[in-house]
Amino acid sequence: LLTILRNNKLTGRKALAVLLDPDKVEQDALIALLSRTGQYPIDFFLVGGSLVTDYVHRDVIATLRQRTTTPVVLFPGNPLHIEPSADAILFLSLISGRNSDFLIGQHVIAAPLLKKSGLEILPTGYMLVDSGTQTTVSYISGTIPLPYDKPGVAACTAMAGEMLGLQLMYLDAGSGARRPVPAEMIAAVREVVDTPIIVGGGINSGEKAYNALKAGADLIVVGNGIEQNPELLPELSAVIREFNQSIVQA
Ligand code: 1GP
Repeated sequence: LLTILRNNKLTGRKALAVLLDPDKVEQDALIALLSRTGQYPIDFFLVGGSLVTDYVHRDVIATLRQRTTTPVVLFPGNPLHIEPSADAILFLSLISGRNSDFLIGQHVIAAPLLKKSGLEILPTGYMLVDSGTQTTVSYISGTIPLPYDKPGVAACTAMAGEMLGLQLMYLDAGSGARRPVPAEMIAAVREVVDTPIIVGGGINSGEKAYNALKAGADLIVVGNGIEQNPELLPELSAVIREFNQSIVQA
């Protein structure tokens, strides 16, 4: 998957990931969503969240496996969320924070299990961005997000992450964020790193998706937006198509 993401970045191809929060997934809604992916393609499914209260990862992934060939990527909050039936895992180092547990501690616990899991490991610099309210992930990780209006700080953080060898950068305003990651910040990060950039949190309209992609995101992640309004999928699909058509024509 890393190769796909890198190629997309090189060619300018934009992609959509839908985040499924295992706690909130409703089987009927998921099946309805999957029935539309032929018409409105989804490039990746992310499965996870910072707090998961039941043993549901495997069931959600099983449903995906039955009905789609779209790659499934774990988006874990901690090593309890490792599920080998997925394809890959975002191995997140929370580089916007200063909590060593989320920079390296949890990774040490996870490493031997991941080694055996067969999952593709996607080393990711994870940057939380202040969205105006405290998000679950900020609370659980005990970290302060990057200031909303300091694109330069985000750029330096991403640069350092890339120098440390991280292969992807994920700018996240947090689940259900009131305001998404600002375009200026995405553009500032885009300017200084060569890694693919993932952007998520609070993308609940075609316009917000467009702004993130235009600013330099390679992959956008949408969770709550589609959950609350399934009609957002066709809208997002049209935005992505618009970007990708212009590449083909170029
Ligand atoms: C959160 O980036 C994801 O970690 C997606 O957020 O649910 O707000 O789309 P939303």
